[in-house]
Amino acid sequence: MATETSTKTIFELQALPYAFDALEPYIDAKTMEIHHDKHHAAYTNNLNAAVQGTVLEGRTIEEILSNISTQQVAVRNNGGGFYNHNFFWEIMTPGGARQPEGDLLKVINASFGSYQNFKEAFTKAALTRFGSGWAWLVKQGEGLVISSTPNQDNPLMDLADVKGTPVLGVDVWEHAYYLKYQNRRPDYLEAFFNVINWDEVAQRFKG
Ligand code: MN3
Repeated sequence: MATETSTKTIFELQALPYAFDALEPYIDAKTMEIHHDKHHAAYTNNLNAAVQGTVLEGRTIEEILSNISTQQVAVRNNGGGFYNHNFFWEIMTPGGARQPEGDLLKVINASFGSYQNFKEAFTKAALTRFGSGWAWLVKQGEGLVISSTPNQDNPLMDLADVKGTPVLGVDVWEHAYYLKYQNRRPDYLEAFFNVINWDEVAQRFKG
C-alpha cells in the first residue's frame, strides 16, 4: 500500500477560497492549481505522515510551530508549508480594497512612514530573499515590522530571526510564479499587490 493512502488525515488540506482562475491575470490558473493541488497537498500529506503516532497528534499547527526548534526537519518544512499556504490563500482575493485603510493604514504609516515606503520595503525583502522562502509583514506589539524567512519557515517559529504574528506574506518560491513570470520575481511581486486581501490582513492585525 502506498504511504500516501495509509497516512491518517490529521491536518486537512483546505479548499481554495476561490476558483483557480480567480486571481487572473495577476496569478494564472495553472500556477494556482499546481500550487494548491500538488505543492500544498504534498506539504499536508507529509506533515500528517511526520506527526502521526507522535505526541504532536492533537496539537494545533500554531502550537507545533511555536516549539519547532525541538522537532525534526520534516515537521519544520512540512508544518511550515501547511500553515504558510493556508495563510497565503486567505490573504489574497480577486476583489476588495486595493490598499490598506483605517486603523491598519495608521499603523503602517506609523511603522514605515507611508504606504509607499511599506510597499518598497516589503518588495525589497521579497526580492532579496535568496533562493526559496517568504517575505512577511509581522505584528509585534502594536506595531508592524517586515522580515523574510528561508524555505517554509515563518514568524510563528521559535527559531525565526523576527518573531511575531504574520499578517501578510508572499511566497517567493519559484513554483509560485515561474510558469507566468519565469525569472521575473519583481513582476510577480508587482502583480501580487493587485490581489492582496487587505480586509483579511486587517482582521489578522486586530487578532
Ligand atoms: Mn508555495
